[in-house]
Amino acid sequence: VEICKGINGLEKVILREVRSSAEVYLYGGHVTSWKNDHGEELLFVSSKAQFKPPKAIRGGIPICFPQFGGQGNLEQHGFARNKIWSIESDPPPFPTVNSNKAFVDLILKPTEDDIKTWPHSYEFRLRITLGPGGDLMLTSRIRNTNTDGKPFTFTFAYHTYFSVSDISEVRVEGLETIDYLDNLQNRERFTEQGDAITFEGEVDKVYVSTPTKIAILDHEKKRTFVLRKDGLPDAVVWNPWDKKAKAMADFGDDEYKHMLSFQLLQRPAGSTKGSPVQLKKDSILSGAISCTECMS
Ligand code: TA6
Repeated sequence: VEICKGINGLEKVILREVRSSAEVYLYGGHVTSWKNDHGEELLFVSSKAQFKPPKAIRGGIPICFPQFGGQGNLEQHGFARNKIWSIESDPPPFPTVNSNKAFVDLILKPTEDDIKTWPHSYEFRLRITLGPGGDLMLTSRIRNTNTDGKPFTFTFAYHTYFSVSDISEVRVEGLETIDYLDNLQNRERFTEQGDAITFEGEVDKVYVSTPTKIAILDHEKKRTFVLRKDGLPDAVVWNPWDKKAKAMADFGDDEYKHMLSFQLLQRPAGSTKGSPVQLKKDSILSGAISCTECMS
């Protein structure tokens, strides 16, 4: 594990395991690189990503907390991806993740100022692990440390951007027959009919209560991303396509062809209004994903 200066002098941590590697910026607790043992980059980061607070880095794995989406007085997808996290050298043990692999523990806690915007105290622990086979695992634990004992509600998501060779040659398997809310049709609820999701235009769908294992197949590269998740019932599939791509200053006009954003959400399964999770004082909620690259 190596700590060094990244783009614009922002601090980042590099994890290496055999020949694979991962990088995470303390800004946002944001994974920006996951390379396989051939040195191929598996995550998408826009060539126009700004790496400049307060704008979130466009690509990689933004952490969305305490909200997903743009409702209320908080910025879109909450503030966790816009804050500087710290490295925690001796965190409470993560029961689910053995630590004989390359890993780093990050923590985010509110400052007095933060509490003015979101009146709760919390400890958000994020462990990024690179497995011996090059698997990338993110495990989050969010603890309510409100001294007044008040519970708080929140939603949380890993907003992952995968690098794909050509979005029109990508299939997502594992969401067949699952219900989804279509963000492009007033969040109306539909049931996925296809035997896989393919992409011919903009897609922005929130699948509710999804299976724990989902596959993203990149035909051209003969590569499959196998996503396994725990404690994250919902999943968003998003590709901005050309029009939206042009409208984003930190996104190249043609980059939509080479990315797929697949977000894993912590929300009560099947919630249509997206009612957030309630976290009681001192209790901890965890959500984990592991991403494996398989040659298909
Ligand atoms: O994928 C869900 C979504 O809310 C999309 O509608 C799009 O806005 C995307 O997230 C990116 O949001 P961001 O705030 O990172 O530009």
